[in-house]
Amino acid sequence: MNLYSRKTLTTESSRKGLRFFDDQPVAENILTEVIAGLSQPNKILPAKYFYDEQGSKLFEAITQLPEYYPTRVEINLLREHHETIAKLLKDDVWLLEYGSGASLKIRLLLQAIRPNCYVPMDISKDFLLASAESLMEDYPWLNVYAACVDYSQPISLPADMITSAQKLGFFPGSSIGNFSPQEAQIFLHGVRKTLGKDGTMLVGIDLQKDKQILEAAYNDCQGVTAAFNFNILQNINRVLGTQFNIDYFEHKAIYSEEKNRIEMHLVSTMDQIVKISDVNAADSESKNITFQTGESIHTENSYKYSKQSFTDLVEGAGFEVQECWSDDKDYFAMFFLRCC
Ligand code: AVJ
Repeated sequence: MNLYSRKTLTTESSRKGLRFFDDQPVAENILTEVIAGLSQPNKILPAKYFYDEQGSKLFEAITQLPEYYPTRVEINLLREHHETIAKLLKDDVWLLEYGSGASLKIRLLLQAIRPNCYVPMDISKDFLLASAESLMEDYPWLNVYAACVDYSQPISLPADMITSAQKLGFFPGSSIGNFSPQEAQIFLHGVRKTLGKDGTMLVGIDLQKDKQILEAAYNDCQGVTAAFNFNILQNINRVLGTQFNIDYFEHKAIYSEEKNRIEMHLVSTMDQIVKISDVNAADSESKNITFQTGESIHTENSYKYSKQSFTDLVEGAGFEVQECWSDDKDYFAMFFLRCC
């Protein structure tokens, strides 16, 4: 089901040359989705709600943590292989980034690829626009077409974004790990349609490894990951006016070797009731969510793959693996895929 109203409007940003497409999820749909997730026997919240402005900043802080290796390893791989990546592409390229955040990693590709247009896509509107503007200052030759979208839902990009240029999808950071393998296949099928004929895709994958290393990356000593996890409740408080008290929850992150995934949870430290309602919505949209001590909200999955299991997955979605680069410890891999 598509929870998001399709507003295919295009507006001009304050900065000249920045085109902007706004399809940000609206509060009523967020309310419906939050109530649905918290009404399940095992409570869940979609991981996309981490990323308001505060959450996007906290995520940037995570990427700097000593325990959080994925960003560092991926940046090294991009530094090492960007020339090769550029050679795999045609001259006229549109570069589409899924979940662009601060648009930092893209800087490692821009000079080599020199795309005709860069399309950063992100759910966090203010962060998206600020990042796009700062990018345009540093790369004055670059056309940017920012899109505020929830890429976990089918995206219908505006007509003026459909060009005959070759497209490179960029999905770094192992963000694809937030989907289950089945959801990832559905997502990749959709991406393949967007990328069209000659479409290519560069995806970052966190590889399966020792449980201690994985769990340390999500339980950092400084508590930044915990703050990031709590922020999902604070974001929901800000958007929906709910009163989740983060003092009554605990951060928990564990690796399931059976499911090949890190699970993040917020565990209730007491019996409590949180009322969720929307002043603008019908009464039926109001609900008391009860928590027992020890009961958790499952806030994120982060699936880890082997090179083989990820290859099998993309092949099932109509891509072929052209290149796979990884570091010497095999902590993280970058896959270059081609639509077939
Ligand atoms: C958004 C999937 C890249 O799972 O590593 C970092 C988010 N969550 N620490 C990840 C995250 C907690 C991250 N990705």
